[in-house]
Amino acid sequence: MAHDRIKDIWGPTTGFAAGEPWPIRVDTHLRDGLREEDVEHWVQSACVLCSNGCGVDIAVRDGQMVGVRGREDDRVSRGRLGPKGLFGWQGQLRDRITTPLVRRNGTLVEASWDEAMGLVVERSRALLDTKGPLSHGFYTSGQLMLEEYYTLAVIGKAGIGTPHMDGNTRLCTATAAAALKESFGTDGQPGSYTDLDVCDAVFHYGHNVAETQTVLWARMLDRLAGPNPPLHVCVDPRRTKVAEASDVHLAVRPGTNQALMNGLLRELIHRDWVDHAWVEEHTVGYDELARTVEPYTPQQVAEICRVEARDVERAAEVFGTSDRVVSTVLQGFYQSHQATAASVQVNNLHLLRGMLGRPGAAILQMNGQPTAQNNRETGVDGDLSGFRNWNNESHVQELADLWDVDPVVIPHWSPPTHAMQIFRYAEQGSIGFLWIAGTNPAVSMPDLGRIRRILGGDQVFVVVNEAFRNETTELADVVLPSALWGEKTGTFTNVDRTVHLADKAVDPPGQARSDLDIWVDYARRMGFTDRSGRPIPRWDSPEDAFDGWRECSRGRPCDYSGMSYAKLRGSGGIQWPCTDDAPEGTERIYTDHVFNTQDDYCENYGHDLLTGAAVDATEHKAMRYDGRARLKAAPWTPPPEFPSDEYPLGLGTGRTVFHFHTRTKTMRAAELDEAAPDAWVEIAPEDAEPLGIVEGDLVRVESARGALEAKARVSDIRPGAVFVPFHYGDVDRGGRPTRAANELTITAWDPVSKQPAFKGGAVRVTKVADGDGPSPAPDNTASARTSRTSRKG
Ligand SMILES: Nc1nc2c(c(=O)[nH]1)N[C@H]1C(S)=C(S)[C@@H](COP(=O)(O)OP(=O)(O)OC[C@H]3O[C@@H](n4cnc5c(=O)[nH]c(N)nc54)[C@H](O)[C@@H]3O)O[C@H]1N2
Ligand SMILES: Nc1nc2c(c(=O)[nH]1)N[C@H]1C(S)=C(S)[C@@H](COP(=O)(O)OP(=O)(O)OC[C@H]3O[C@@H](n4cnc5c(=O)[nH]c(N)nc54)[C@H](O)[C@@H]3O)O[C@H]1N2
Ligand code: SF4
Ligand SMILES: [Mo]
Repeated sequence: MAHDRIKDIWGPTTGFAAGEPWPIRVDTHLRDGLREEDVEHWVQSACVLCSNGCGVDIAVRDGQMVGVRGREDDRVSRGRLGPKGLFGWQGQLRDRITTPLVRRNGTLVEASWDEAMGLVVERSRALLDTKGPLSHGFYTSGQLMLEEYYTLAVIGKAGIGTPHMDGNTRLCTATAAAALKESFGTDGQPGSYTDLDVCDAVFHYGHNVAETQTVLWARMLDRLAGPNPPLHVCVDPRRTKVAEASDVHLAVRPGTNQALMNGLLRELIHRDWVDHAWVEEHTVGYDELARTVEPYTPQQVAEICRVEARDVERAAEVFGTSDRVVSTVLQGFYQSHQATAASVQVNNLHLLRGMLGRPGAAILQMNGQPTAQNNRETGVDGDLSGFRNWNNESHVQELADLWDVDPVVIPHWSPPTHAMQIFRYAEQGSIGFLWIAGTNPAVSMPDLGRIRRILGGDQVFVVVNEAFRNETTELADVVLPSALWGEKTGTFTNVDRTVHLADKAVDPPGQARSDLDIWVDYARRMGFTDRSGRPIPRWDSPEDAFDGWRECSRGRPCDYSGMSYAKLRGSGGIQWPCTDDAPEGTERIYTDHVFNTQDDYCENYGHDLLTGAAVDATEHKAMRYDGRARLKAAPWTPPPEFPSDEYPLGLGTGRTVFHFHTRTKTMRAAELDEAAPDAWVEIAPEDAEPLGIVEGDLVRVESARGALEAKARVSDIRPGAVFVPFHYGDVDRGGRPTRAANELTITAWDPVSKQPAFKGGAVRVTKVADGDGPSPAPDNTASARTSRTSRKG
């Protein structure tokens, strides 16, 4: 079956009707030639190659990972796995870093743990003694375990006292958190995946779910294959598989989401598809919202977004006349200049119709990475642990009591420092010690020329926890070999609040250690202690860290107090909040339509969506939200960079189904690598033709920041837009940095979530050379060759 699932990405459909349970389908992949009876034991886990979090058992033989099998009782996947889940684990078995590396005379050389940690501690201690906590920055991930994040959060906040902590989650799901906080007072996903099993319509906002959560798309395909399927509406400049399956496809011009959203809201209001009594009782801000969206007539929206006015009306009608809608939002919205504003408008659509907190009516402000949710919950993104408000003294005091430290140690005098600002401080040298773990910024951050200069400069000492040599390790001062998934135990939480336990199946290679072990070792060597002289952190095992987290989360929205490793082992996933009162977890939150906006409970007081200016405690109190949702509005503004004569095309960057991010795992799994071996540039036939470009030609894409070269894929993307996958760096091609999408992208971010605008930006495309066959882009995804005009190649 191995190669079938590269062609047949989603596997056989198992149609079902609304309200029936989603059928089981167990997907398995074992190393060549092995049969299930050859497996010595199976170890419970969940997949870490996207935010879906499909339950999986890892097959072990002779102390080695030899395969995976979906867990049939898993509430997220019912046994299914996608191509990355089936094949991606194989990438972990090759080319691992097995000893610490330290930089001597410009090159990385092998060292012992004592030598490497000695260097780390020496530099850290010297900077803390001379410059204090603000000299330290931590830039982490959405791919570590909850226990690892919480441990680092406690070290950073209670041990060191630095506000400079963030994750690559800033590039990923910062907007999900921001949009939920703006509308509902705290982070926390209102809906549940089971809402897809009963809904009447699904809206996809900048979300290519078919390629980025393939098992979630399988669930949607199964509804489409059953009786009474829901309608689908897709907002994406590309003709993705989602767009193909949709009843309405709004191929908006990049950078115009907010105009479209205002138009949809206006239609709802003008056609009176509004539940006025519900809005009156459960929200604040209707009048201002109605005023703000008023200018966005369907004609006006059609002009700004370059879509058909009747499609805007039709989409609004689907929303306005359905009883149960599920909305999913992801990077086409999050990675843009009005990211939080546009994502909040999705919440507003649901609020106007009272459409949440009941079966089938759900908002999924999606996550991307498998453990991004835990980064946010534990506060290693700089927020205070447990969705606490840094601007609320009693929340800070709770943490001070829990950690037994003076509250002044816990950074709360200003908002946490976001990743883009951390890199700015590292550029200036005010951060002289930067610890990176579980992310490869030398490929994934915008404007790579600048990022390479920052990490490679002498002004900052860079420590990297990594499993593979990659573009970032090559710029580090110390590299610490890290254990990966399956080589350590921990928990993590998917998009719909489902917590899974991932048990250790095999030993890590060589001297590699878990991030948890590395940080506990660092803390012990630094001698961090609390007011009673006890070590910070008080634990050194994952299970004890989890128990520490249960206490920290108690009474907060993300309450894990009723969970334990014992309970998670053998379960099909448990959704938080899980408490003594709800011992089996909680499927849906806000079922009583009381939101987390009370002054003393909320995670922040909200922002002006246009400028990012923070609302203060007094202003918040004056609004008397008090459990009512905040309806927040903003006009559309043009993006910081729009196509011009010099750079006439709009740039989008993103993903293909076969690779995960910077490919450290997926390029080492043969099936996935062969399916998409090199970068490409998607361009519409209308734009390619006047440039003399046909399928497979080598083209150059240039922006004001940099350039890349790759083969052209003439695809069904909307005219005026180009798309480049961001997966391809340079470490596997001798350092030639000319195919990475982030050579082109701009250093700009959303004013509220501070998420960088990877979608958007202006480029020009020129032909470099004739091709010798089609580009390496897949043909069974959004990147397929165009059907609009038949072309050579
Ligand atoms: N195969 C695979 N799956 C993954 C990942 C992966 O690397 N590979 N990564 C995971 C992670 S961390 C994440 S964050 C998610 C991301 O998942 P998605 O957000 O689904 O993926 P992207 O390809 O980044 O972007 C989605 C779509 O946004 C569209 N888009 C571009 N510009 C605009 C715009 O201005 N407006 C609108 N409406 N749409 C626009 C693009 O055409 C693209 O199809 O995927 C997760 N799943
Ligand atoms: N142009 C453009 N840029 C983008 C995006 C885009 O759409 N367009 N998307 C953005 C988004 S949403 C994301 S999420 C980022 C992703 O960007 P990155 O986070 O930089 O990508 P990854 O390749 O997942 O990097 C994770 C690294 O951690 C290592 N790793 C994996 N597991 C572990 C572990 O347990 N411990 C340790 N220590 N290391 C581990 C892997 O080997 C890998 O090198 O890219 C962002 N950048
Ligand atoms: S959908 Fe995501 S979590 Fe599930 S198997 Fe695929 S990559 Fe893994
Ligand atoms: Mo992401």
